[in-house]
Amino acid sequence: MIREFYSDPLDPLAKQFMFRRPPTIGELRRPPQVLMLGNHSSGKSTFVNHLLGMEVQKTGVAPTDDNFTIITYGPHETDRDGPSVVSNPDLPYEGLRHFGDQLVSHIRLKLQPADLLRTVTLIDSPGMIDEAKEENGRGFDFPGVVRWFADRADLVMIFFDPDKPGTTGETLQVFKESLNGIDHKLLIVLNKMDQCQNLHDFARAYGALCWNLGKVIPRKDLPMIYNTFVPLEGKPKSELPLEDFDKARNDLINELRRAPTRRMDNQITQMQAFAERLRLHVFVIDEAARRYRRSRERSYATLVLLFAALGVGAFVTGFILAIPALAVVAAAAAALLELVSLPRKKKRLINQFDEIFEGLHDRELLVRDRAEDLRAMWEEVHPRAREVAEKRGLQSFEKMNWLDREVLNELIEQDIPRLRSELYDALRNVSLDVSPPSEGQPAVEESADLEEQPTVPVAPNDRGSFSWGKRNPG
Ligand SMILES: Nc1nc2c(ncn2[C@@H]2O[C@H](COP(=O)(O)OP(=O)(O)O)[C@@H](O)[C@H]2O)c(=O)[nH]1
Ligand SMILES: [Mg+2]
Repeated sequence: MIREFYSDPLDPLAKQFMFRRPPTIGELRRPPQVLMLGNHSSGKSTFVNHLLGMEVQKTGVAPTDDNFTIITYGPHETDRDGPSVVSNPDLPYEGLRHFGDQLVSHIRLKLQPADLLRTVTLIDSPGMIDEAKEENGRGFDFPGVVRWFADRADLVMIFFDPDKPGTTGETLQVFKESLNGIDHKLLIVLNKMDQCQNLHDFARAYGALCWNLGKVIPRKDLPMIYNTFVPLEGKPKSELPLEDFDKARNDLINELRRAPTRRMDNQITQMQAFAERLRLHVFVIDEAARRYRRSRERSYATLVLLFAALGVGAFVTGFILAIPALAVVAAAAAALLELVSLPRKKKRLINQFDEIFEGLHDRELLVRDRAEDLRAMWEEVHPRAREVAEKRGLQSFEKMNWLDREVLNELIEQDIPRLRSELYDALRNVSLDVSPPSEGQPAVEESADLEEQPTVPVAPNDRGSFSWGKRNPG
């Protein structure tokens, strides 16, 4: 369904008005993804191994692993290196190539026959470094890469541990540059809680984390924090009662299992964002192009009328010889119009994009909440609209037809809300066996070299409850 909306009307309109390209089929078909971030040694890899019930990732106190490891389903255990991952058009990771060879050499793909991976792909990341001196030592744009993965993830788990509950250095940078605007996908985990020997340790770690988060998350209320740990043999026992931490771990795992459902929701949100921005871009350019065409027609009409009148006058008064001269002057006037006056008009219209935007949305801009959203969206779209209009020229945009306009409006105002409510209804009615997302999920097969696999039924969570908006750990 979502793919159909992209192929008509969104993609053709985006092409016609040179808007950014919609997500590729590969991106639309990508499996649900969960990104694990955090300081090094905060227990990301241990958590991944715990989830999968096998030792897939190396763990250890020293920074053992500085790779982005994509762990996905395959019938046999196999590893692939970065270059083969980013050059495979069947995998949704080609976009990573532009971060450069340094990054590519830090990408791994691991295929594992773990059941959980049939529905969710996990991405383990290199630990974030807090010491300032190491900040620039990676050789690639770390926050940029995190942003790339986070944008495409359905859930982002960020791990802290009692030793380093701080958000300084790279963590701070990542919060500011990579995770802004995606808090709806973000789960904050204070891990390794079994290291806290007593209540005092716990309070210190929790307090320090909140204090530091307050500096980087611009909201008034405290986000939910999952206080948990992974039970490991040979670790000293904490005096704290651990049941609450166990419960938080289960809640966290349930959230993760719900990633496929979140993906459907995220894809609807993504399409809505695309369609709304496209509409602003298209309507403003179309209106400017309409004004331009009208002004051009008027100028020509005036010119024709003027010279026709002069010609008739010359004919009637017997100055027939003046007629060729008049024709030359008319041609010169037309050239002047094309070369000077109309380009000026074009420039003026492009400078008036803000005004055109205001004019087109005058009613909506009176509603306060809506106005802020709309203006923010326009700020985002404006530079591109301007660039396109300047480079291609307003005259080259064909008039948008009435039907396209209707279809786009209908998509935003009716189809997308309907899709969303259908998703919620389906989730509410379904007990445990939810049918798979219609977009299909590519899993990777070793022998068939990354062919698509049939989708697997996905239970949104173990208990069949679907309130992913409300997180409720211990
Ligand atoms: N006590 C305790 N140790 C943990 C826990 N999780 C991980 N560790 C240990 O912390 C170290 C770093 O873990 P690792 O998973 O490699 O961290 P990563 O760098 O975030 O991937 C390892 O020695 C783990 O055994 C936990 O929940 N409790
Ligand atoms: Mg690790």
